[in-house]
Amino acid sequence: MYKRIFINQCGYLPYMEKLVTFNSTGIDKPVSFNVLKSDGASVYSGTAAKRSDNPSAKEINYIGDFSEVTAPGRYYITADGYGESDTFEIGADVYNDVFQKASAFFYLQRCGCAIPKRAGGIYSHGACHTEPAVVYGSNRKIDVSGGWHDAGDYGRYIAPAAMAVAQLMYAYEENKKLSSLYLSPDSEINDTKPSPFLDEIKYELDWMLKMQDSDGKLFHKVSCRSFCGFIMPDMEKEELVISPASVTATADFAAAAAMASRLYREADAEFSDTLANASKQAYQAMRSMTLEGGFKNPPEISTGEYGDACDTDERYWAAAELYKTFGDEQYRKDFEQLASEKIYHGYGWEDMGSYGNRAYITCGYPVDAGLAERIKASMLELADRLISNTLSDGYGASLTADGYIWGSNLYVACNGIHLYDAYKLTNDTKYLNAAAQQLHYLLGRNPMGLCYLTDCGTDAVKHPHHRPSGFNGRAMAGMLSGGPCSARLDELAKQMLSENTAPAKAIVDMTGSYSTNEVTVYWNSALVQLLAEVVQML
Ligand code: G3I
Ligand code: 9MR
Ligand code: ZN
Repeated sequence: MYKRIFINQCGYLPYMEKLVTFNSTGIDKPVSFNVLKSDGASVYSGTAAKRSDNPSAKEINYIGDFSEVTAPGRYYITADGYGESDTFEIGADVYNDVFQKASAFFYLQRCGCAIPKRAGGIYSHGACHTEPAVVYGSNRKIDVSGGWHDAGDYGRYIAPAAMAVAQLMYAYEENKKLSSLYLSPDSEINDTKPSPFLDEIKYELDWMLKMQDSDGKLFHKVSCRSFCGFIMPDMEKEELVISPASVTATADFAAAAAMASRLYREADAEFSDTLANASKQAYQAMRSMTLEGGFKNPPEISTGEYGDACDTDERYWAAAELYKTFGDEQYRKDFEQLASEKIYHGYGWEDMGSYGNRAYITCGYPVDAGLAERIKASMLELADRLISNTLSDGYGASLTADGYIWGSNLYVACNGIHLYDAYKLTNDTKYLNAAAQQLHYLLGRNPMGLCYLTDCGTDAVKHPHHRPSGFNGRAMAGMLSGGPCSARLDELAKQMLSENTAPAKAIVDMTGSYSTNEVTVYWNSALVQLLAEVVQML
């Protein structure tokens, strides 16, 4: 029997708001439900009376509230005619394992080094992609080894990398308690100072530094000319090609390196200086760069493009972040000029505005108080829109029916982060609750009833588009699936989804469906940041 009761399979902290969704299509009346201990003892009865006509899922939903259940333990929910929910736990540390698994993914995506058996298990491999890479259109070869494989493929791309490190740095800064629990899969790394979590971020930053050309610009990406088959990374032996520099890569790097320079200042002054110099150089290079229409793959290269026609939001983030770190007037002027034209938002690989907003409103150097207020007001306006989506959606998702695009789960996570921002600005728990609902959606309270994080919860996605997982026939743990994408952009999505499939159900849990079920480092980082931020407040 298919599921009709939906909860966060990874569970709840004791004092979190706890909502359960019923798929009441064809029934359409309030639902009496029971919360039971795993041994069958009933601990709570309630009625789900809040109705939602849900266009994203093409369902009628009823929503129940069992927040009163706070005692640690394992539970499930039943209702007449609805069967049983997945089991879930309530407890103070229910997300520790989620955080650990989702964070360990970065280590397992490491490129340019061997992943030893003791750390990688069946995903262990020899050092991969270590040959010098040729700069596109030249005979020049340089060493750009290192960093994380982007996703289910083995490309390494600067814009999403900058976003991933920024999010992990926020996770670290905002929740030292949780990030200090993190243990690398490689026990040898656990001795690194100040922490294995920071060491993992440094692994990516070290690679990003190598992607900076002597003129300060950042190469957009490095990959083979096309995607390889489902092989392990050390089996991909095609020539590596470095694609030309782009404004987005250069600006994103400048910003992420400035942020990192602050974060590593205390623990590693030398690394912090290196980052500071590289960041400033990139920024100066960026100021005189233009790239009409954004980066486009050269004709021979067909790997991930990460094209982005608008680079203003990347310049905006860079200016704010460099100002926050270095305090030079020029950065301030640049940011204030851009912000006077438009206040940008976005925590994605393409829309970076919110990173800029965060930097500016938390900056220790003098800022324009009026502008800071306008930015905050605009952040709240965005959060209010997201709250209204969350309240009307049967599953508490912040997306509307047209929002289920490639990587929809990223946008759910980022919306959660926007909501958290609003909570920090106002202290109003309605924002925090709505942010937490985005987490619950990703971990099981969604129309598919799937935990979108592999090997977590009771019923997680099993066949993500990820080469090491596909090669081994078993999904690596702790990877966030891209989630429903209603446009049917790969063969399996076309074949397996019917015309009537609802947007929020347009996912195919099969290895080949890259548009609905791939994984990436920057989808994981968004989940890690959301988790770290939301959990520390509750
Ligand atoms: O921006 C438009 C929006 O205005 C419109 O409403 C919406 C409707 O479809 O589309 C939006 O554009 C989407 C774009 O991402 C921006 O986010 C496209 O539809 C969508 O196809 C595109 O997907 C990207 C995909 O590559 C294809 O380019 C994903 O965001 C991006 O995460 C993904 O990245 C790939 C790498 O190329 C290779 N490595 C794996 C990685 C994940 O699949
Ligand atoms: O595996 C690739 C994945 O990482 C990308 O996101 C996706 C879209 O660019 O492409 C995948 O590669 C497919 C290619 O585009 C078409 N042939 C099949 C490949 C997957 O097996
Ligand atoms: Zn590699």
